Amino acid sequence: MATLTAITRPTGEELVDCELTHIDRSPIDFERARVQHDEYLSVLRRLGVDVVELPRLPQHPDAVFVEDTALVLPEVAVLLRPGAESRQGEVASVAEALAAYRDCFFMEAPAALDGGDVIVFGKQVLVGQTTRSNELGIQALAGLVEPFGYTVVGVPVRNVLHLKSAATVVDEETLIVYSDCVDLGFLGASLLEADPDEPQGANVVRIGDALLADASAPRTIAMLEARGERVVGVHVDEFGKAEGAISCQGLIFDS
Ligand code: CIR
Repeated sequence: MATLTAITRPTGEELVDCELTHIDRSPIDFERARVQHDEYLSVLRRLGVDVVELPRLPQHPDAVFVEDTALVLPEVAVLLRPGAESRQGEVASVAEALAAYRDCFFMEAPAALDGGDVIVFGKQVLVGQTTRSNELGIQALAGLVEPFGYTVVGVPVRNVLHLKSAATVVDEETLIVYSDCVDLGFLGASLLEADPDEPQGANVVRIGDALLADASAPRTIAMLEARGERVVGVHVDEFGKAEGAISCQGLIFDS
């Protein structure tokens, strides 16, 4: 059976200096963030995921959000160029780690694209058009992944940092969305709605037969459970103050 690997990175006091785009700065308890990150790693390990922890990068406040640095497909890894300058130095060490698993390609300036803007849904790669991901980034990604049979589509996103802040994959036919921020009707896929009062509920992570969901989204979790999902609630509210969610904390792929 294929093993899932998660590339992750610890955080520390640097998190309080994180980038913020759509929300105001509020005090971040980095010790509590560390506890929540460790809880997330424990959940992954309990579900059989092989967890790789990269060294902490104290000079990069947002380095815990490794999802933004790369796109890992079954065929290839694309090392991205994050749209925030403060984050571009996070990529090199992720590239070193990914080289053990995939052929790696690199996105070059002036293209910019954050992994949090990328949803892979079958052979469709949806890319959020946000403050972090520009048209050159979308074109560059298309050039790198279309040879492997993928189609890359830009998707307008409103009022949130990333596409994946507002939509993620539940299964091969289904996504969960927070429709105030993104319209995915054009996909013709089955779309579940996060509860209107729980935008954070739209960020889930599939690990085998389990679905990680934000523990602070009980109504969305109840909706997912009612449709037969085995949901594991994960606490990430300390990261929410940094505009992060569950998926941001790991690059998870078949290895
Ligand atoms: C940032 O602004 O880059 C970080 N404070 C949050 C990144 C969250 N990443 C993600 O949603 N994939």
